[in-house]
Amino acid sequence: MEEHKTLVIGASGQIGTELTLALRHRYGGESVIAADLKRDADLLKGAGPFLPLDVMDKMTLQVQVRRNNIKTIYLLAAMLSASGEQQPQLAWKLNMESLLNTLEVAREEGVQKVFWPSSIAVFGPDAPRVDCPQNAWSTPATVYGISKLSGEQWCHYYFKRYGVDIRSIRYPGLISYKTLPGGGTTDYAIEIYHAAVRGEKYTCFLKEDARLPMMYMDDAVRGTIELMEAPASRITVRTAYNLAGISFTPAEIAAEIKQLVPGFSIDYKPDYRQAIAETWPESINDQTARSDWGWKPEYGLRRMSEEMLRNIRPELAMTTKHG
Ligand code: VAH
Repeated sequence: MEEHKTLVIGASGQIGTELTLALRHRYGGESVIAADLKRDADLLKGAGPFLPLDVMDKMTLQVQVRRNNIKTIYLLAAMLSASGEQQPQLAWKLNMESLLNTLEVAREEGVQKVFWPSSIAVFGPDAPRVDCPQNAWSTPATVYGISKLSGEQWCHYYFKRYGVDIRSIRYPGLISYKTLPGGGTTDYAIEIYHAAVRGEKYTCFLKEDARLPMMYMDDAVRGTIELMEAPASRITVRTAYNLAGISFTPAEIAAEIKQLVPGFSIDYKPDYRQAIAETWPESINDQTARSDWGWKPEYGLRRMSEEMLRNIRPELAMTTKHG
């Protein structure tokens, strides 16, 4: 029987690296091909095959999917909210063409399953702020959010019209120690731990009361794999599932860190990312994911903080002092 191969596009990114590690642990290193425009992530080197791949080049993507007998694709290449507001046209082009290329290749090559990440950024200032429901209709305030809302509609279309089994999650802000953040509004919640490990004061680019939906990466990766392994009959949402973890403010995460790192201190200098944060809900209702496929988060703020501070190595901790 032909071996079932998985392709992770954007494997060198924040989610991609952790997802590739988890998939290789679960299915075997050789069956999960890491693909990225950039070089192979240090954490992935030697742990399985790497493929230099530009997902914007549909023909090459199609050749590689066929040549490697790919049956599952995770597409994680995207430009995030903060970077997207600096380069709106590029963000739209990258986020949409990468998805449309992947959907077309999946349709034409008979790929069995596709995962594509959406985001709580699909919700704008007109959505319910607290406990934002799965079906809230809203107008996203960022190009990133517009691209994710549009992408969700394309996922739904390819499922309904062509039967492509594509599944998606509206990730909150994801917090991890294995990779550094890249261009997100929620990146402060990673930088703050690095500052604490380096013994530096952290200057936060959001206001102290900017409450946002967040999640520890281990929960996000586990939830993604649980969704992808759920029977298709259980999946009632073919746009993207709301998923919730922890909802906190910069002041609350700083207070938690202070309990674990007594000398830690923080000050606040909000920048353009504060305006983005203010358009997003403070917390998310994920009841549909819980009832459809048994989703349940396992990390609260204290457990996540202990994990982050225990695992960020001081010599590798990023400096958060912006000159
Ligand atoms: C961002 N980390 O900040 C991403 C995420 C909800 C936020 O989509 O853009």
